[in-house]
Amino acid sequence: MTERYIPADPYPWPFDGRLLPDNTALIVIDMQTDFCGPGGYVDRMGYDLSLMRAPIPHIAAVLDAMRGRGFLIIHTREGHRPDLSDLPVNKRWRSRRIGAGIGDEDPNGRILVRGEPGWELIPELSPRPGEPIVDKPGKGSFYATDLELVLHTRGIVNLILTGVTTDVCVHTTMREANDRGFECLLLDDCCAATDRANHDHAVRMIKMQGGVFGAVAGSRELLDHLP
Ligand code: C5J
Repeated sequence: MTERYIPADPYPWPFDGRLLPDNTALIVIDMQTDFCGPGGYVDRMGYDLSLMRAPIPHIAAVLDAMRGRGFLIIHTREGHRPDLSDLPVNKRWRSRRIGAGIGDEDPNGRILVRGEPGWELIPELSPRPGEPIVDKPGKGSFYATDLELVLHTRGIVNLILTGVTTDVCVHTTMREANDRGFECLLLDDCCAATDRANHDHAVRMIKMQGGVFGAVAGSRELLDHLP
C-alpha cells in the first residue's frame, strides 16, 4: 500500500500513512442552529456568532471533497429528550443562571431539545441520505451513544474532527476517541469556540507531548493531500 499523509502538526497524519476512504471518517460536531444560528443557545448567552459561523465554508469544502471520494461522513447533535429525563439538573441550573436555560422556550423553540428548530443541523451543512447522525446528551460524542459501534462496524480507525465548540464538544470527543485508539486529526479552520483564545489554547493542548490527542492541520492541507 502506498503511504499517504496529511501535513499536520506535530506529525504527518495519520501516524502509519494508512489513509484510505474505507478506514477514515469525517465527523461534523454540533453544527446546529443552537450553536451557530441567530436566536439559538450560544446567541442567547451573548457570544459572538460570527466566530461560530466562520468554519461553515471550510467544513462545506471538506464535506464536498470527502463525499466525492467516498469517505464516511458522520454528524452529531447535542440535545435532550423532550421530557428532559436525560438532562442533568446541574446542567439545566447552570444554563438558566446565564439566561439560556436548556429546555426553556426561545425564538427557535426549546433550547437544545430534540426535534425543536434550534436543535436542527444548519441547512448549509445538511446531512445527505445515508450519513449517520449521532444524537448525544453530553459533550462527548461517545458517551451514551452508539458512535463507537458505528465506527467499528465500518472499519474506521482514523477520525477527522470538525465543528463546534473546539474547547468543549470537539475536544471531549477527540479525547474520548484517542483513549479508544482512534487516530485523530483536528482541522483548525473547521472548528470554532465561543472565545478565540479558548480555541487557540484547545488546539495547542492537542499538540503537546508529541501530539497527546492526535494532530492538527488546516483544511487546505487536507484538501491538497486527500487520496
Ligand atoms: C457546548 C458544544 N459548548 N457543542 N456544546 O455546550 O460544544
